[in-house]
Amino acid sequence: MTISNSIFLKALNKEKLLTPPIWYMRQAGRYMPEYRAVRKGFKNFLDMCKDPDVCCELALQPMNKFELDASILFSDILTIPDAMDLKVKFLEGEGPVFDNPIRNAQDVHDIEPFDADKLSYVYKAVSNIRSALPRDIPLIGFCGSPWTLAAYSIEGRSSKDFSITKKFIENNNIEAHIFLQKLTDACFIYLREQVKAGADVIQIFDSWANLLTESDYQNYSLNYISSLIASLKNDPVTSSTPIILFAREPRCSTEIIVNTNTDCLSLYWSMEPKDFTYLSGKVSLQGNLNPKILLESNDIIKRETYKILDAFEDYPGYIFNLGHGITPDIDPAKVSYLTDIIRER
Ligand code: 1CP
Repeated sequence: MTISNSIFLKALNKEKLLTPPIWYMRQAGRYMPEYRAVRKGFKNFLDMCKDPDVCCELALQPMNKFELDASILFSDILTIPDAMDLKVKFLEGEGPVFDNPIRNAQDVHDIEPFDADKLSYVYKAVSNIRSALPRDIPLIGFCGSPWTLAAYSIEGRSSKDFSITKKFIENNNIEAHIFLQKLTDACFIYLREQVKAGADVIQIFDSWANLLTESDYQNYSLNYISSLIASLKNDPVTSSTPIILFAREPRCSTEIIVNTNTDCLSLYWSMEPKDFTYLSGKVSLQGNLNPKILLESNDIIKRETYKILDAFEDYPGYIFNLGHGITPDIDPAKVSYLTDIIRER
């Protein structure tokens, strides 16, 4: 079997398939006892990400357990701000915290030029995972969108409304754009290195797309994603690597997202499948079961999953996924059940 047999790559090539390929956002993580056993050995989550052998083991855990059609690099989107010396740490129960966030215009000018070599531990993880996977299973490399990375870097932590970030971009507009451009350049080099190391597909996570109005979303996020995608499509190393864009509940028309030239759109769980089937032939679609449905009974899981499969039945290039990441409260047995009912339909 070679990679050309992959149903995931076929779907990304907009082919119509009888059974959709399956993978799950955040398929490796705290909901798995195997993950928690490894995690216990590290105080700081980022230290674990800096060990390529451990990353390989963690990426393979869901592959071995559920036999999924694609594997995703085990890492985090915040490796780039960490490499920019913003000093990212993950506190128990709090998520990421930056010791050195971007707080004023001068901080943006003071950022050291991005040194891609600082993230060589990520490229090593990619090559380890690629070597360990069966040849016909693609490996997804990833990065956060420039906007999402900027939001964490300015806020200094996660937040509901990212009010510090919103004030910063209003009061320091020029520096906001300089920072977004620096992040865009870093994402391009970072993804190119991941592809060189063996990533077959790229996913861009715009997890904080929902914070911005339509015109601000175009201005602060989509313009930079479009420029990142254009750089990838124009580079001989990455030009044939399919790109998936996940945008969480964007407050804009679908057209302006598709205009980024992404190959595949990953739908958030609140988005209605039927509203997207008109994109047939233009982009592949991925999604979008609400991960919280996995806390319900098997009957409800089946009903909700089949509703989505029905909506995308004739869609050329459909990939089954969740509409956001699996949360730690989900029972892995429900993930097995979900995978089985999609394949046996
Ligand atoms: O303590 C722990 O064990 C850490 C939990 C954890 C894990 C398992 C974090 C902290 N990150 C990850 C791995 C991770 N993150 C992966 C690889 C695992 C896989 O997918 O199989 C990926 C692709 C990510 C991507 C990521 N990190 C995103 C984008 C996807 C999304 O969920 O929207 C985001 C926003 C992050 C930031 C982040 N990292 C970790 C946490 C708790 C968060 C979210 C913080 C917040 O709520 O704002």
